[in-house]
Amino acid sequence: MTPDLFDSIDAARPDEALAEQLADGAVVLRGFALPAQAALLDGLRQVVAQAPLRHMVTPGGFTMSVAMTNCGALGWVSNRRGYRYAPLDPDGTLPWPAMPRDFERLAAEAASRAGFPGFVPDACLVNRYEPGARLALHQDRNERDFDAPIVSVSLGLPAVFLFGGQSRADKAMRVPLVHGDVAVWGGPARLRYHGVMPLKDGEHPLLGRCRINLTFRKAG
Ligand code: MD6
Ligand code: FE
Repeated sequence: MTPDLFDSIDAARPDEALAEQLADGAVVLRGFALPAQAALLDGLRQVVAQAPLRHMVTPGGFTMSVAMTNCGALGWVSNRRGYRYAPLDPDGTLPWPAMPRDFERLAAEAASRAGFPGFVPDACLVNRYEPGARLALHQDRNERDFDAPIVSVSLGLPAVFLFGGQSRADKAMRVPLVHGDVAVWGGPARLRYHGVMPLKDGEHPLLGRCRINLTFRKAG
């Protein structure tokens, strides 16, 4: 067997085994971000140095347990007046940090692998969960059009992702997500309710006592 042939078999098989279908339009690519982890952590450090993680307030007046920041042309923000995408960081009034090339590349590759070629994100929301932090069931519907998928990268401590239906009352599946997993959803799954269960305590060798989630969207 030639080394070339061996390589292509070796690379193709795990790739296929790793795609896990949650629903029509929603897939988890197990370990997809692992080859890029060093670049992602590097980019993350640069982003949070320019736009620190902060706990935003919901329109209902609650402070979120998840700390957030953004990179890219648009950033997701919440305050008493509502949720929206904004080009400036309201904490500093500077533009959000640029989206690192490696972030954009990984998001496009994952989308393509999941059946959504040509994904060009303009927003990356960074979520940091410390033990006990959670995200209530919600829909992602502040983006301008729902044709583009959302690509969600999990780093650090494992979490249980809740994946529900088209209505809030629909029973949610529990999907464990670990360091390096990438979830992609779009098409018929784009508006499904979802959330994250309270983070269990633990220590991740690279990230310590936290989980970081990067969600990439085409928001504008
Ligand atoms: C999280 N993710 O995993 C939160 N939204 O920390 C989301 O809210 C999300 O993972 C839309 C699509 C994928 C996601
Ligand atoms: Fe969401």
